[in-house]
Amino acid sequence: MLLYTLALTLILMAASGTVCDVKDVCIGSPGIPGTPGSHGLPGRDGRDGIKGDPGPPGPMGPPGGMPGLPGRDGLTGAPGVTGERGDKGEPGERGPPGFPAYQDEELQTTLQDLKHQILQSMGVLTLQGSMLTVGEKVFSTNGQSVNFDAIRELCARAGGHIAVPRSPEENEAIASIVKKYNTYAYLGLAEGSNPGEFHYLDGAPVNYTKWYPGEPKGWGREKCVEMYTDGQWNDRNCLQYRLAICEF
Ligand code: MMA
Ligand code: CA
Repeated sequence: MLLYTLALTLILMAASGTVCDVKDVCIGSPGIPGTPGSHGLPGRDGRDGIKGDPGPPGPMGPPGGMPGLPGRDGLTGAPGVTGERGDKGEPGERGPPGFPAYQDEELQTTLQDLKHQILQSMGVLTLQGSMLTVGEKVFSTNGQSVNFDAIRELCARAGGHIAVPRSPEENEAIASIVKKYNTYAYLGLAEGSNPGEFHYLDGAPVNYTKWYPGEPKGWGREKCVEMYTDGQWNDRNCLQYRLAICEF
C-alpha cells in the first residue's frame, strides 16, 4: 500500500512537470506537444454596426412609368383689352390740410385766370346790348361815350379791340351802330409821324378808308379818326367823348 501511494505520487508529480526529487526514481524528458485541436463551433452573431453612407443614385428605370407631377406655371401672357369703365366709387377720406390759400401758387394762378375770364365775360355781356356779326367779326357797344384811350382800355378789358372797318360791309355795320346811338364813334386808327398817313393800332398801314370829302386835313394836329352818322370818316383830336364800339 505504501508503495502504491508512492508510485501514484510520482505519477502525479511527473504529470505536473515537477522535477524529480526522489533519487532513486528517474524521470524522462517531456514529450513533444500534441497536434492542435480542431476549430471550435462558430460563435454567436455580434451586435449591429453603425449605419453606412447612402449609396449612389440607381440607373434610370425602364420607360412606361406613371405620368410625372404637373410642371411649374408658364410666363405671364400679353395684357387683355381694356375693360368697361366701372361705377363711380365712394368719396375717399378727407386729405391732410393744404397750404393756406395765399401761399398756394397754383390756386392763386387759377383764381387769377377765373377772375380774368369773369371780367372778360362781363365785358362781353355788358356790350351785348348791341351786337353785330359781320363775317368773322363781332361789333358791340355798351352805349357809353368816352375818350379814345378809355375806349381802347374798355375794349381790351372785354377781350377785344376798338372797332375799325376794313371793308365796306364792316364800315356799314359800325355806321348802323353810330346811327342807332346818334353818336360819333372813334375808330381803331391813328395818325403816324407823317401827317395825313394813318395806320391800324398794330402799326400796319390802313388799306380801306371812307374819308369825308376834304378829310383828313388835321395834318398832325388830329391824330384820331371819328365816324360820322353817315359812316364817313374825319380825323379829329383824341379827347372828344365818342361812342365806344369794340370788335371781337
Ligand atoms: C372841325 C373838326 C375837324 C374837321 C373840320 C371840318 C373845325 O374843325 O371836326 O376835324 O376837319 O371841322 O370842317
Ligand atoms: Ca379833320
